[in-house]
Amino acid sequence: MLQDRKRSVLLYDFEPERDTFREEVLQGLQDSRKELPSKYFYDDVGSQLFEQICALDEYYLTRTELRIMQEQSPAGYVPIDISKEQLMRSVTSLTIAYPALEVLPICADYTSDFAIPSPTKPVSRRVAYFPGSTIGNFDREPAKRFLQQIAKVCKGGGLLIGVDLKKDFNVLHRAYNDSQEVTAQFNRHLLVRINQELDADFQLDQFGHYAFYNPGQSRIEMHLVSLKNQVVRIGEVEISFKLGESIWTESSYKFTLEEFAQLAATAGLRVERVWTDAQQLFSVQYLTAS
Ligand code: AVI
Repeated sequence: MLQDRKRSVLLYDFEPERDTFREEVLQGLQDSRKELPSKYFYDDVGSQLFEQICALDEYYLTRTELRIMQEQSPAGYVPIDISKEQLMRSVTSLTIAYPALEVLPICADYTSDFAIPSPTKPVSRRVAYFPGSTIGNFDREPAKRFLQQIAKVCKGGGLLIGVDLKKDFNVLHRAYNDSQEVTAQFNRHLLVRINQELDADFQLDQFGHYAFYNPGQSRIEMHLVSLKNQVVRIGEVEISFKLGESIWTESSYKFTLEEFAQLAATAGLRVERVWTDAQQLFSVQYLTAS
């Protein structure tokens, strides 16, 4: 457990090990459909790139969610993040902005099993906040399992969750293909990380950022496409790529309000309230365990 010097905040540290990273990367790249888990975008640099994405004009999600939240002024926030540096940065600004708020940061892959610490003050209800439409980064079954896990943790309380909505395909396309190419840099950062941490030799300029909306599956798919026939070494392992072969790096599902209510119901959660912006780009929803 680490102690933040500015204020006594305890960090509950369940950060994934490097061996797990290597195993998941090799497994993903040796599959017939190459894929990498999107959670590995978020080391320190990746999290900062994501922060830059959040500030982009084209990436409407973050500012729309914040506007909805400011209008509705929520009571609290539970920070759980896979990037320790990012987590501690946000804890520092949170404790400055809300000195009376008790902050219990947990560094973990939020899909893994970890214990939620109890605050010192007695609580009548436990409310988790899962912002940013990160639920959209899960396929349907893992999304259901994750929501079931939250339903257990928040029994008697609830879940406040940001959910991105279906909209004009062009708006979606721009949000994941920004003109400054920050998203492309974020996507390639996965390869930078593998190079640095797993002794690999990916040539970054030989993989193209490719993100598009797949309406049949209601999701943005983000890929890194090999720009030539090539062999990449990861430690002792060689992985071949054909020209045009892709590594699927992320899915970002978009929902109608009805579709999300149905998904929540499969996890035993009922949507109690929904707040959206005037253009219905994004929603913040309050769910309780039914
Ligand atoms: C974190 N997550 C909700 C973002 C999204 O929109 O799916 C990650 C992201 N990928 C590309 N841009 C942002």
